[in-house]
Amino acid sequence: MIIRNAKVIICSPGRNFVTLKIETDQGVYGIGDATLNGREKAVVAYLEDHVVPLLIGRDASRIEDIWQALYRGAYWRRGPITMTAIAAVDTALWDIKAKAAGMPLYQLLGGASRNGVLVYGHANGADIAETVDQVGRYKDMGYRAIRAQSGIPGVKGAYGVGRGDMYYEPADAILPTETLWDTSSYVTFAPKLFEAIRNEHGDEIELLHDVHHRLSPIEAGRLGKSLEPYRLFWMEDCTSAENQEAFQLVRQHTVTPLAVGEIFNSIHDCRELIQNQLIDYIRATVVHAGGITHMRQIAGLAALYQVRTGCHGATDLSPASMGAALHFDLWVPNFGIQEYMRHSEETDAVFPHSYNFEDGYLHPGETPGIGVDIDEKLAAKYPYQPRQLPIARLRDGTMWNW
Ligand code: EZ4
Ligand code: CO
Repeated sequence: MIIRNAKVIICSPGRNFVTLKIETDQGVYGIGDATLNGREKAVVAYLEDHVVPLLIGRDASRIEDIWQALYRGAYWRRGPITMTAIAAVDTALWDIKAKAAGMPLYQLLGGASRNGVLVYGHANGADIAETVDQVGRYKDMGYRAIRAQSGIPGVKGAYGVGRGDMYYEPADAILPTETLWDTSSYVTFAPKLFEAIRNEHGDEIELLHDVHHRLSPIEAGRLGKSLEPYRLFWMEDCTSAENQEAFQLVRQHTVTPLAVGEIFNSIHDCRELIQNQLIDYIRATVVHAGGITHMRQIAGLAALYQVRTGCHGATDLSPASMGAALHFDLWVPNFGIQEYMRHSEETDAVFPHSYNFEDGYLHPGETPGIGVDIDEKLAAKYPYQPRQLPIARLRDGTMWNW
């Protein structure tokens, strides 16, 4: 099966998505997500200028060899742009292989390890009362695990609080929106939020929270400790993970489980945290960490240390990402949970898919391949819109981690 054509499709049905479509001489094609929020065009150029010319004429069935050719062959290894581009190729090739085999992708990976994929949704509100209500709304929709984020009194634009009803999207302007960050207000507020949620919704529901890289290690240790009474499923990105030794300090102070890795793109980004058992969930994901091929290696390493997967699944990861992730999740032995931020109706219409939500679980469906397609005619109606992620500053104007 020879690759005849590969094209990059950019569309913006509510938000920007970059999709790679690989076509073969036998009429089978595959798609892969290549979206890197706020930096989409860099991946488009990488694919169009440096990757597509290498693909034409290759045997589409040689997924591993093509992965190695793109990784080793570039000489310049790793990095979000490179690894997102490789992921798009890898996902599209797995889609092709599974379609050619007439199987849903999870069957090729080794079959289902579970009946469904536990997902968590995002409840957020302007204040504690609204967030408590939103958690109830997600419970009513059938979710068993819910991430809660709330506006903080006196802090403009706290992370994770949407303006719309359901579809929170942070990349909202051509130039970055400025938000405020105030650690003292936040660390006293967050335990009150979770106390209110547990009081209203009981002990059974799984609760998650994203700190979005904003605390120092000792502040993160303190927050984790103060959240212990509310039994979080995880506290995410509690401090930035560049200096990974820092997590030892967090671990010394709290038994709140830790999740890190949505911005990781390589097994080497994950290695120190996993091997030193400094985290409980690894959040690397198919689209930003080199595709199915590389995610299998990351999960294998994690399994040695009882670290489970918790793949990133925000709306900036297209339905093609979600489909691929769900096949991976249904198979992977050390699965933990999958993030699931619902896409808008426009996005869902551009990417027809077979995955479905029932009773708190997603299932990838039985369609051969990743079970997600792209309607190119409809996609063409939504041209690219330049958008960047916000930034955060402290009260005195110091640039901070968004
Ligand atoms: O802010 O994907 O856990 N989810 C997140 C996301 C990220 C966005 C950035 O593009 O932290 O919502
Ligand atoms: Co996050």
